[in-house]
Amino acid sequence: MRDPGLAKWRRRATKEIPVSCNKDCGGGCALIARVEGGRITRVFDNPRRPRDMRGCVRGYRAHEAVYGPERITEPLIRNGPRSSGRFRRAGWEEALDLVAERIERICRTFGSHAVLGFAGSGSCRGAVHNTAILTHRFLSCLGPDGYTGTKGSYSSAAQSFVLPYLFGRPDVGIDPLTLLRSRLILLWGANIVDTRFGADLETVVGRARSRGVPVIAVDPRRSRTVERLADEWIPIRPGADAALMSAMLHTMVNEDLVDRDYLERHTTGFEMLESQLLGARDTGAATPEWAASITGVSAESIRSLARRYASTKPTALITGLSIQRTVGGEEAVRLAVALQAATGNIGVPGGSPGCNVWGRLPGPRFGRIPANPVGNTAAGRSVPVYRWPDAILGNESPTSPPIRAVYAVGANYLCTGSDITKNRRAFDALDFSVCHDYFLTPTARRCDVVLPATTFLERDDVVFPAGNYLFYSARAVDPPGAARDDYDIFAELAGRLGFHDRFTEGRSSSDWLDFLLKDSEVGDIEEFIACGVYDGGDHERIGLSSFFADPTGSPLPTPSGKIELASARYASAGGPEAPVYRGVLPDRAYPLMLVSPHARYRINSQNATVEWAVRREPQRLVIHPDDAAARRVRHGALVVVESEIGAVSVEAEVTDGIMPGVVCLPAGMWPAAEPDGDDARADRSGAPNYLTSTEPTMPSRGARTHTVFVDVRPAE
Ligand SMILES: Nc1nc2c(c(=O)[nH]1)N[C@H]1C(S)=C(S)[C@@H](COP(=O)(O)OP(=O)(O)OC[C@H]3O[C@@H](n4cnc5c(=O)[nH]c(N)nc54)[C@H](O)[C@@H]3O)O[C@H]1N2
Ligand SMILES: Nc1nc2c(c(=O)[nH]1)N[C@H]1C(S)=C(S)[C@@H](COP(=O)(O)OP(=O)(O)OC[C@H]3O[C@@H](n4cnc5c(=O)[nH]c(N)nc54)[C@H](O)[C@@H]3O)O[C@H]1N2
Ligand SMILES: [Mo]
Repeated sequence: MRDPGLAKWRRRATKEIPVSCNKDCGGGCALIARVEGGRITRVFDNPRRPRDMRGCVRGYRAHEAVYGPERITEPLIRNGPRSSGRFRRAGWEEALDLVAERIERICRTFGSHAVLGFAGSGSCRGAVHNTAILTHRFLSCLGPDGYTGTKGSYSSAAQSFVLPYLFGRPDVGIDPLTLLRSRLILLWGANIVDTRFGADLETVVGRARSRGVPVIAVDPRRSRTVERLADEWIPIRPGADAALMSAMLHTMVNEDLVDRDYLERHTTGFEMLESQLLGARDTGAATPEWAASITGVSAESIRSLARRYASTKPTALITGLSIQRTVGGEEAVRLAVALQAATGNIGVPGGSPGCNVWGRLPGPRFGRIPANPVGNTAAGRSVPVYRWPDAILGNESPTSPPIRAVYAVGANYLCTGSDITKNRRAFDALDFSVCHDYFLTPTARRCDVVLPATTFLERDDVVFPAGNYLFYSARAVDPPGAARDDYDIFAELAGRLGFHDRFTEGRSSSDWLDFLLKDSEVGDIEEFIACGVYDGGDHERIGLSSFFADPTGSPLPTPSGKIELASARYASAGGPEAPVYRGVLPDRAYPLMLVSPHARYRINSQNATVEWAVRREPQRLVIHPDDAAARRVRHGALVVVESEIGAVSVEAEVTDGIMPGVVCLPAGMWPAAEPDGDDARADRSGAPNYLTSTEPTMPSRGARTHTVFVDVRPAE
């Protein structure tokens, strides 16, 4: 793979270093950091990246956050009440001694299950500097019983719960390039222009569209995806997707548009679903008229969509994760798969499995630092992540041992977790809390000790993007002040707690990276490190290919060996045997539905205070002119948004870019911090999680941040 341009580029590149964002923002991009005088002056696309992959402004501006004036560069120890945000600077020795002493005492008194670990999505694409893996690795050494971890993710708990029942296997994705064979693309609750789901998906869908492939977007908002990629926008009420999908299937059954041969060969359970759709079971018939009243999409539009969808092949139905962060979101995932199965679109080039495909195909063979150290058999416990404050407050499972401490790395759950007021109460009930972060986030602010961590630009790693590539991300600059790698912080603490050798297995973080590189399929390691890109070869892969090549010879690991559109096992786990709409509609007290989608310029809660991002995306309540007029809400005026859980004040943006009956506050906004106390009434941040509840969708116990009922009024 050597080319004559490379040597020249490398010479010029003495200060141009391959890096890759190790963030949870849907990309995983091949970038270059230009370093001048020991500082990064620019971040731009790696010229060796795959043709369709593009970085985004969040990566191109990553160094600005790194050099932000508010970056924490020394350990901090709290010296005021929990809510005060008052800290003093400390040296590493003092801070680490304090953390070790407090953790040790809590484990001795209450058992190591009393420590709850938050390993959020801070850095989640790295082989070594992976906040979730490192935190688990460290905390699982705390005692023979391990610690209390979290299970399910904020992102995709409902989908992750149902996929094993449907497919039995995780590798159900598709490579975006296969979409060039599609004849119709449906982006369903998938705002891929902002949330990406891989650095090339937007580009490839754009290419397909420029070749004349129609793109339809189903979303309550006229998102950037609707504006930039779609030929048609179908506005839908949040959480109503399962109703629209059911009615499309109802139309397809009635009009004989279902691919019976395909269903017979590859699936089970369609008959049960069909009889349910037709009203033979106790749920009533899923007619377009029924669905119209739930979804806000007219019966005629539903019929027309169903006909177009079923008569165009191949069709890619690409769902976002939004549709499953709703009450009954599990069923939306199952019905999206049922739609693609009923049209014979799973397993064919240009089709898709229906569920969200982000990262659902394996990348090149490359290991990660093991989450469990050799010989570690700690059992550990876990609580559903969506319910962590309830677990601390003793409401999740009354028989669980008490939680007395939180250890948070790469997690800002006092902002990103639902029900901020409850979260604060939970934190205040703890004996001890510690985090590693870059900024004094709402979570850090309430911790007893805050330890300054390094960013991806300050450490070496291999980053896994969504496709069949690996990216090398080199240390471009030295960490500022006393900031340290999470790995080194844990290793130091492990030393104080008596398990240094178990945690490190005798390796530094760079030893681990060397070890993983040598053990991988990457042949020319030097070349990989120099250019930053390793190409795994095949970029037109379709998941479950062995099954589709030979459904009987290579069955799926489900009880029937096929895709199970209805599942008795899922029923025994507490869900309906065949998928059915079980969303909820607003009542008179809170007649509007709130969505809190992911912001374009933030990565979850990251960048929320970084100036360039704030300027581009000020937090506002997006509301339709009809809803605004009915409430005397004026564009630009301050409003109060209220739910059963809480209230928040924020400026209104009146626009027809959202459907009537739905309002929007983008996710990730930090709640404001009041000196010496958090008064939610005085909070004008517009942080949506003041309004969301920790009551999960069942049976997955996943997030339901897109099923929230509110009302809006002008602020007094
Ligand atoms: N820029 C950016 N990209 C990101 C992230 C980020 O914070 N910023 N976060 C990353 C992470 S961690 C994740 S999990 C993913 C999240 O990916 P998603 O969960 O798919 O993202 P959302 O922004 O919540 O929703 C996507 C779109 O669905 C719409 N929507 C909301 N509710 C519904 C509904 O009930 N039905 C339908 N049909 N549409 C609905 C929203 O208006 C939005 O336009 O994104 C990743 N990418
Ligand atoms: N209302 C509402 N709430 C939501 C969502 C929604 O759609 N609506 N989406 C949910 C989803 S899908 C997700 S994934 C969660 C995400 O929530 P979180 O897991 O909290 O994710 P982030 O905000 O990306 O990162 C958390 C912190 O990690 C820090 N960090 C980043 N990299 C590193 C590192 O390498 N080391 C250390 N020590 N720290 C690091 C960042 O500075 C940041 O403060 O939010 C959820 N919350
Ligand atoms: Mo997520």
